[in-house]
Amino acid sequence: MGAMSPDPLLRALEGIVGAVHVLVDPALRAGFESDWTGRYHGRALAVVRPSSTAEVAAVVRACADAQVPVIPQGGNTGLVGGGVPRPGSTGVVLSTRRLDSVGAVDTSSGEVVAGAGAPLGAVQDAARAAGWDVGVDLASRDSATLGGMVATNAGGEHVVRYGRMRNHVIGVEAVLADGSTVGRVPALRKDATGIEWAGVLAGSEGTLAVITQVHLALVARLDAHAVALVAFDDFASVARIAGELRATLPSLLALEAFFAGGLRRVRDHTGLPSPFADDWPAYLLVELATSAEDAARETERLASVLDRHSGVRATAVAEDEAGAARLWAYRDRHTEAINAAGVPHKLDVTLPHDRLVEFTERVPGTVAAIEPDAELVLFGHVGDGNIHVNVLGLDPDDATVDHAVLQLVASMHGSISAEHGIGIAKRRELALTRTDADIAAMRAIKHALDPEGVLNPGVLLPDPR
Ligand code: FAD
Ligand code: LAC
Ligand code: ZN
Repeated sequence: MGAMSPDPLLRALEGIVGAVHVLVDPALRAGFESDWTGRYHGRALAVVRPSSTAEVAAVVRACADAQVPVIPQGGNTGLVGGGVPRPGSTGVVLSTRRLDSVGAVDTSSGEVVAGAGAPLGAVQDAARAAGWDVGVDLASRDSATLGGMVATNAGGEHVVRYGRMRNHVIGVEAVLADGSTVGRVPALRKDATGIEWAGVLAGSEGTLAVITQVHLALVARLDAHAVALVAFDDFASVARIAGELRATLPSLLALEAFFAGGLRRVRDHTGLPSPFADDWPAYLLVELATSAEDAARETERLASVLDRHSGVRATAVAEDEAGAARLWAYRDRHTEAINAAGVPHKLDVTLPHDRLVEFTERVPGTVAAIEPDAELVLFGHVGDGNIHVNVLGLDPDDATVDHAVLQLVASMHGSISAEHGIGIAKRRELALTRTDADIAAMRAIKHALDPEGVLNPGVLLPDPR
């Protein structure tokens, strides 16, 4: 869309949210214009911070009237460039961070309604204080928002137990590109009255609507947690034992893998001591969560699987909450440690479980064939077949390695994004793992809901051929 002169639009936006919430000063805009990795950045006409659904609707309507794109942004922890302005185009960043109310937890039904800009951590705190918990957890919990998590259908560290964000959404309220508000919040657990907005918007990455409220189903809070870090000779053993643990342990909450290179990066960045006396090639972090009565039986089961396994080289078991946090830090701090080493190329892929090991063996060759000096750091949610492929030492604007890795994934019947989404980073590769019919149908939905292309143009869908 061709933007008109910005001034009347800025005045209109100031009239809606107040001048103090229309950020035009470059220093104030800067944190909203660059993504978490530093790889994606652009310039916004303004950053607008509405505080209610009515204000979101009015902002979207004003931008649509002025033919200026709207870029929805929550916590700006996305890793595919979908929530920041793109180079060479103008748009208004609509920040949802002021939509951060967290309603009272309904303790009998285990539900909570929160603003789309509420950070996950705040919702977790509220849920836990009421005897419940959120079924999704991410290392970005202090900043990532519920709206962003629905828009990306976030995964995270508890998918192996509870599934992805979509599974936990009872209902959403959202503003469409014409400024109309759809959805119902609070919603009902069962409501078969046609298409569900939560389903339509999960994974839509800000291209179909701005989510304003989320009604979340909580899970029971489990007070008995056990965390173990296990070292192995190779990733094949990690993958094998991960499958066995899934089949054996009903209390399994997390199954996360990392490798020697990633651990070294984390230790260099954080100063943490080595978890074991020796270094090992591959690591598995296991967390169990259950009720106090079942805890002993479950930890015995874990111990007996580990004892039976010839590949186990060392095991560290957390003795208390602080010990658990120490073991988790080796895994959770991978993303920040990688960022600290340079601007990474981040790929986030899923493989069928039986191709996971083969992928980790082939991907180093794929990267080295293009850039022999690049550093490859793999880690991820092994219980979901999800590997995060991070490559350091590449030109941020050259996607040759990214493309080759995603082609390898496609050739192995995987997906080019497990949980981070497509954003602007992977839209040219979308056709590698979605069919022409899929993309045509997604394009038709986009056109029906946003015919003028107001919401997040350039994200998710490839340019028409
Ligand atoms: P943003 O980054 O602000 O936006 C992401 C996308 O959603 C953009 O396309 C944006 O336009 C859109 N969007 C945001 N809010 C709305 C809204 N209200 N309505 C419509 N569209 C909206 N992701 C995982 O899935 N699993 C992980 O384990 C995980 N771990 C992470 C760890 C770290 C340290 C970091 C930095 C990131 C991690 N992420 C992970 C990625 C990220 O946190 C998730 O994608 C999260 O869902 C993004 O939420 P956000 O509020 O920051 O969204
Ligand atoms: C994680 C992010 C990168 O799993 O998805 O830490
Ligand atoms: Zn992840």
